[in-house]
Amino acid sequence: MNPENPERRKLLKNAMGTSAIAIGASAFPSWLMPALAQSEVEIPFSDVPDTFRVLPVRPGATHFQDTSKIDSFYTSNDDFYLVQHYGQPEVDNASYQLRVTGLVDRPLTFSLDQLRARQTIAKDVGFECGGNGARLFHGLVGNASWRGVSLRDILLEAGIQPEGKEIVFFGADIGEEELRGRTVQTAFARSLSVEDALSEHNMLAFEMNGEPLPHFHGKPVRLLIPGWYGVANVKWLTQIHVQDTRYMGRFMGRDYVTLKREEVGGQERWVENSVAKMNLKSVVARVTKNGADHTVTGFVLNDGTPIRSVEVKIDNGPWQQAMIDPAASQFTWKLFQFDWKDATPGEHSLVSRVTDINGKVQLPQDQLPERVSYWEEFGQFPRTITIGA
Ligand SMILES: Nc1nc2c(c(=O)[nH]1)N[C@H]1C(S)=C(S)[C@@H](COP(=O)(O)O)O[C@H]1N2
Ligand SMILES: [Mo]
Repeated sequence: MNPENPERRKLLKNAMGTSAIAIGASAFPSWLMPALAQSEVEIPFSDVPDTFRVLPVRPGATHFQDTSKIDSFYTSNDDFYLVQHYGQPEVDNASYQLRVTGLVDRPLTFSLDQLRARQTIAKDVGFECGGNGARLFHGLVGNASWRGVSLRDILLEAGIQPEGKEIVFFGADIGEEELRGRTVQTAFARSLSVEDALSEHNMLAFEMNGEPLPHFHGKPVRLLIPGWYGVANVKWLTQIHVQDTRYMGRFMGRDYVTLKREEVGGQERWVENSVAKMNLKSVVARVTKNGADHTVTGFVLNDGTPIRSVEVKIDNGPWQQAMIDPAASQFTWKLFQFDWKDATPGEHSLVSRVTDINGKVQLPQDQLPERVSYWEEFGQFPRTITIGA
């Protein structure tokens, strides 16, 4: 583990088993390390089909985590979800090269050792796949500590020429695509505007949770764009290319494109947008019971805008405040917990909603614009559970 703030984490860890610990002026309860207490048991949701299985990682396969088992702020490298569209290429560390090409004053090439010799930056960042959703109980998600070098520094060193408008990031993975009746070989790639690419938060990451970036997560170097959906975080990164036109590959222009009905300057239209920054979202992930007490745990994701509140509603009751894990920082997921008082035996519905400091509220699914594609599922996510007598 290589957390952003090891001292604070240690402090919280030491607090396990005690009911509260003072950090600064406020006191936090022990749920901040959400591992189950000794007498605490998980209550299964009744909305999970018997056929639902969470499998361990298999080479080449998509992996999602069992969100009802989330028990720490950092997702382990083995449990962090996996999505890849053109397989998982093995890139050799010794011969690895990252090239910066196109409309730059100084084209650059870096070996892995040269990247590692640079000044590093570290950041805790969580993200989800743009295709995450209810069918996987939002398991295409993870939160980790990352270390690498600043993308901005490298772009400034190369010197983006004034005509440069768009920056394309290519992976080493190549897939065959049927395009206009022809089979062509294309690399996985995503692009950013120059302005988005120059954000100080962006990283070329070569460490994940204190370990060298694992093969399936993009060894040896991946892009990390905090606040964006996972698709922006190009794995097995080998080339950064500056150009004066928009990049129109499959993962910008055809896949990871949301189609929804929206008002455009007073006119209702079907709008297509490339999946980009994460939407404001919260998910109820598990319910536990400890004696007569019930606890609801979940997580929040968004683009890094500060959060004002997370609330939980039981059945047709009022919205009630949940507590947010203070280990959260700007671009991490935010774990939350709610003490469910007086849970009565029988079936209940549970739902959460998050509000950011601009007053933006996570809406129920049916109050969001009509959406045809399954990308960007961020409406409220009601769950059902049966409390025993
Ligand atoms: N080179 C490459 N990078 C990629 C992908 C890919 O297929 N190839 N998939 C993207 C998508 S869609 C997601 S959601 C994230 C997943 O990152 P992870 O597998 O490390 O969780 O990687 C992104 N980066
Ligand atoms: Mo994705």
